[in-house]
Amino acid sequence: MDQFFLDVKKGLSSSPKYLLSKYFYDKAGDLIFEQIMRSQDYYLTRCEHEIFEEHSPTIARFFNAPGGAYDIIELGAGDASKTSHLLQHLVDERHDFTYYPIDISSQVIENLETKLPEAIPGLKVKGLNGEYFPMLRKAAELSKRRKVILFLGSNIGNMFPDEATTFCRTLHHLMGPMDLLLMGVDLKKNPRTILRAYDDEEGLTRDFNLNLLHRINEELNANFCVDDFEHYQTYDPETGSCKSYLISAKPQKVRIGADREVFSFKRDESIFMEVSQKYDSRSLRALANSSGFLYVEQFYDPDEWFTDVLWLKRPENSTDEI
Ligand code: AVI
Repeated sequence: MDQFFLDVKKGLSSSPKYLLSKYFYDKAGDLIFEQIMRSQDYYLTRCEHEIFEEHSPTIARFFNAPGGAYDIIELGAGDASKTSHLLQHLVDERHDFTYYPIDISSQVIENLETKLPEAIPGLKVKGLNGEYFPMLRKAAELSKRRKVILFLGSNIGNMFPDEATTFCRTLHHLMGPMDLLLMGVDLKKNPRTILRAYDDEEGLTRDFNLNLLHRINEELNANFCVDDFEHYQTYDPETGSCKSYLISAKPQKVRIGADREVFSFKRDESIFMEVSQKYDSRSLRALANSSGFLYVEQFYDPDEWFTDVLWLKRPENSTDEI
């Protein structure tokens, strides 16, 4: 049976209910996310852009330090807008590298393979369409060169801290000695600034969440009355956990799938939709240590709202801590 259907069924049968935010990204969801990234309230994309504008020369020196050719593998490349500035700089500096963007969408990969070399002449691109870890293994088979892994845009934030540790451990395991990881992480800051980014003036985050109900209606033959759900955002400054929910405005029943399976909602019942975890230097250090990475350097935007951390794969038998 379709994995999407199984995941929706599991999430809505659980108590409390949840849906998986990886399903936000259908065609309409991609468009809303692009609007979010351009919006005033959603500072994350702007901050990471500023980091690459300011620090690309230094980042490039770290990439090139061991010398020789290498490969850049980007997990969840999207339209590569986050990476273009850095890639252009590396090409200008005549680094010998191939760029391997990994994305779950074949459309995204096709676009990158045709459009990026036109935008950045001289750039070698080899797209990999699929899930992160199988594609990372494939990239390791395709080339034996040193690797730099990019995981940008605070995508790590869409995992709870224990899931992030497991993710980074797996990444560490799949990397070779002296491979680097450059990871974009959103930082704890004034709670109102964070809340505003996810509870924005324009209602973009609301639409992004509600779009998943539209998607379930269309793809899984369901009858969600989308207007009867309200978006509710929380941020806990102690734990750095920023969470999205949809709240049922009234008691209601929704039918899903060919068998018209019924899911009941009480008035004010919540569906947990997404976590966008925020870190500080302590929790980031703990993440590096617990997953086996050595801290190399850290880059900030001028407000220090966002960071890109550069970590090195620590050999499996080393016990050094940061
Ligand atoms: C993709 N990810 C890092 C975004 C975030 O900030 O958690 C997704 C997002 N959700 C609502 N707005 C943006």
